[in-house]
Amino acid sequence: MQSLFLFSITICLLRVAVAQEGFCSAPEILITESTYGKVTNPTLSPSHLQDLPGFTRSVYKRDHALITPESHVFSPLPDWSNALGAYLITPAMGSHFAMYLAKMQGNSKSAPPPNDVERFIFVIQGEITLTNVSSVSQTLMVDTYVYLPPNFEHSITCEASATLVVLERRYVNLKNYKTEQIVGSTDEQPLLETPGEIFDLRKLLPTSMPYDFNIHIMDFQPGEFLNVKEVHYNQHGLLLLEGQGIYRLGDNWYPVQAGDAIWMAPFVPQWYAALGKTRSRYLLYKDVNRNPL
Ligand code: UGY
Ligand code: MN
Repeated sequence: MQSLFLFSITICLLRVAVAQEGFCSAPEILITESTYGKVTNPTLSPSHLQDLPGFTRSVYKRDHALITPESHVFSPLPDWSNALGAYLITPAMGSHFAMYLAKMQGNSKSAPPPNDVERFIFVIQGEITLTNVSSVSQTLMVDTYVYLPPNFEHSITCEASATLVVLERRYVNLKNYKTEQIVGSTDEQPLLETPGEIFDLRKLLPTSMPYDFNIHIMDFQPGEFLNVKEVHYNQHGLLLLEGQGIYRLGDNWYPVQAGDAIWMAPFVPQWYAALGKTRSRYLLYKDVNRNPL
């Protein structure tokens, strides 16, 4: 009996040591549970909910979808090497664009998008190298991005590991306008006027006619919310990069947090309020500059 007790203590201390050495990806919780411990220490706190068997906050409806991290399914990205992708929004939902997470591993390389498809890449974690047809290379770090016009030869490589959010759509030609490759970083973009609204807004692409979509970075302090209860013809793909709050989509009110992705069809009523103690920041795809007819 006594040796069993000593054995458990040793295991316990070993686990503390290992956790402190940083071998564990998540911190070890060394609370020993009493027989009915789940009653007095319920597992229904938000951080435990996503571990409940069969539970997900993900929702898929006709005019919107919320795709949360516990639902992500990664598989090899077609023609990329050493890269996995999780498609979060695709035309199968009704959108005219695709939004996916790409996880690049060591020595990974991208494949080009289909013909006439433009591509936007934003780095969420790690570092990538962008190389164009003239073999000019640039390093892209977290918070930097690139817009690649349709049929623009390029490759993305990664030596260690990186996570990207990628948006792609078939380019809508207009009066022979042409778009150009754009590389930028979020912080370099000026804060824009948002009459009647309180959030901070940056646009990552030019607002000129050649560009048929833009990517907005929107920041809300806790307690701030959209003033306009928006209903509009444009579509959205949203990735919540930081913070938490409530997203209203149609008649549904969803608690959301960093890592969540949202698809908004044209005309779905939409509204956001930031909660918690830290800033909310989201990245938002929006189609612009084209006649909806
Ligand atoms: O520009 C927009 O449509 C943006 N304010 N929408 C949103 O945040 N849901
Ligand atoms: Mn909107």
